[in-house]
Amino acid sequence: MAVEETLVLVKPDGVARKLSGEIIRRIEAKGYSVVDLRMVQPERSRLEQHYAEHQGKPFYEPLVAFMLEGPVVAIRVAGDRVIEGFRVLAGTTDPTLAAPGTIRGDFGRDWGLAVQQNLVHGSDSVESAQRELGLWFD
Ligand code: IDP
Repeated sequence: MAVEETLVLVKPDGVARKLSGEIIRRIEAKGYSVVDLRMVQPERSRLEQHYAEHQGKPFYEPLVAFMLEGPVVAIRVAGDRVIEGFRVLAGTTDPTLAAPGTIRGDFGRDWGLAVQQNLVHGSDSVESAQRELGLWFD
């Protein structure tokens, strides 16, 4: 088994709706370890780096604006195959289509094309996790 680390963000909608505890509970109930955690009010430049791959897409500006609406909780999570495993816990990107039982399926909201308020971010590969953990944790 590969022990990995991933970056989880509780996005501003999750913090505002007081779901941070529920999200951490699900991470820990699965057996993953929270190894670092901080609440951050991100500045635009950090979000531009975080979402660099999406620059130019129609949802990019609404996404950055949404992420600037309030604090996020950044969590360094460790565990066997946690990168893939957390994305399964989170559910698919579109909360309308995310399966019940997943974080996004149970709690996410879909505001159409503008932005998907889907509560959490999880790194999608070992390379992304390293880059993103470096961005959110010094
Ligand atoms: P992921 O968060 O499931 O990995 P990404 O494709 O990396 O999904 O997209 C980053 C974020 O951008 C999503 O979590 C969601 O908030 C938003 N997003 C992605 N695709 C769309 C879209 O088609 N419409 C609106 N928002 C989107």
